[in-house]
Amino acid sequence: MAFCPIFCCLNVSDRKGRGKKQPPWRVFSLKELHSATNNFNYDNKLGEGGFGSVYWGQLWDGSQIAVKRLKVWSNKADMEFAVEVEILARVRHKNLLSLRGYCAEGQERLIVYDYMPNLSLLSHLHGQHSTESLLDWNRRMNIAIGSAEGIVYLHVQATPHIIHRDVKASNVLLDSDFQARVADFGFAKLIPDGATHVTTRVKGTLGYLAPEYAMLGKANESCDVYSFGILLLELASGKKPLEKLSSSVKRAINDWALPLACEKKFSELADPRLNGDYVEEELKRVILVALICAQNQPEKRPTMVEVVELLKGESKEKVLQLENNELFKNPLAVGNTNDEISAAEGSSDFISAENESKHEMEENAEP
Ligand SMILES: Nc1ncnc2c1ncn2[C@@H]1O[C@H](COP(=O)(O)OP(=O)(O)OP(=O)(O)O)[C@@H](O)[C@H]1O
Ligand SMILES: *[C@@H]1O[C@H](CO)[C@@H](O)[C@H](O)[C@H]1NC(C)=O
Ligand SMILES: *[C@@H]1O[C@H](CO)[C@@H](O)[C@H](O)[C@H]1NC(C)=O
Ligand SMILES: CC(=O)N[C@H]1CO[C@H](CO)[C@@H](O)[C@@H]1O
Ligand SMILES: [Mg+2]
Repeated sequence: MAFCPIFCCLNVSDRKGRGKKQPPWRVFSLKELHSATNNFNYDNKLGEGGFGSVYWGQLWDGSQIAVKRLKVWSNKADMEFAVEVEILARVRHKNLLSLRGYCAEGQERLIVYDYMPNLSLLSHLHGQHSTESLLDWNRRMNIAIGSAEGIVYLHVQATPHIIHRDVKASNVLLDSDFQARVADFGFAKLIPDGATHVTTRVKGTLGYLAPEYAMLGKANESCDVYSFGILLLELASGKKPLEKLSSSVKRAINDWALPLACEKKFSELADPRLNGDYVEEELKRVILVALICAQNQPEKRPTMVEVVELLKGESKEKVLQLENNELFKNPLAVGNTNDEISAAEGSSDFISAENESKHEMEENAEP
């Protein structure tokens, strides 16, 4: 089989895997995945993202899986797929949704995960579970810290280091205990350059994109920090990253939250579904951390290690420094910029990424 040599090298260097009887991941046959998902039956479909459809399935041993079936593939990238997926599959952390394996047969490329019974953060904040209000403040705090720890692992502990590139509410899945599992890390890299895909992705995740990433398409750790800041604001407020104010005007969540935070109106930022039931100090901390993450200048954002420390609030001194950050000092400067993005010319649902980028560039250029 074509992937054999890669396997062998990786297994030799995988020291953690040594001594264990069962490898943490394996290669699946297409046949097995067909039977697990009832031939990729429409009824098994969990959803669809930028890379293809995701199906629920059950293996012969009864375990539940989610299978992502990639829709675009180029022959050229064949080997890269296997190498990349094998690297990602070796990543293990309590807050990461690891790969269980993959399948690469003919033109088919599939990735197999554990099924997460409580679905995504997105489904609880804005989707099918949103009316059930299952996310009390304690759960939200755990999800915030847990997902941050998952990203820290990717940024500093994984070898090689991994930049997620697509941190957002649909990529934070929840296990049976509502613990956060960050999914789809490092995945954007797998898609060949120039695929129509890239456009879809940029549009689809617009509200989370760091301005420098939207403009140049180059991601580093600071881009994940920005996206994580947006995610935190979403988690605390229950609002979407981009809120439609009218048919032509959309407002970014950080532009809405910053002036309120400067005026210390934290209770106005809390998700109404919490019914005032939250720890004030924690809410304030989450909002402040979120906003220093989701600021335009990448070099001013904290690292994810600092984010975890701040969210946990263990160092009173650092929390105080956070409160005194220059970002929260000058509400006037904030109000000056156009905090409402106009999409007036087009009637399309999304602001074009290029136009958005230009807009943000202008904002940056202002003193
Ligand atoms: N292991 C899983 N268990 C349960 N639901 C899952 C699992 N993996 C994905 N999903 C859900 O399936 C849907 C489609 O996921 P997919 O990752 O393809 O798209 P996405 O997260 O919306 O966007 P992106 O392609 O950028 O990741 C999402 O709602 C996601 O939360
Ligand atoms: C990421 O790149 C930006 C420039 O686009 C830079 O300012 C920032 O410091 C970089 N972040 C890290 C963690 O290297
Ligand atoms: C940017 O917006 C203008 C209108 O302001 C529109 O005509 C143009 O097509 C947009 N560009 C893209 C790439 O969508
Ligand atoms: C809302 C929801 O789907 N809750 C589920 C979370 O996961 C546990 C364990 O599978 C289920 O029992 C809950 O119903
Ligand atoms: Mg996803």
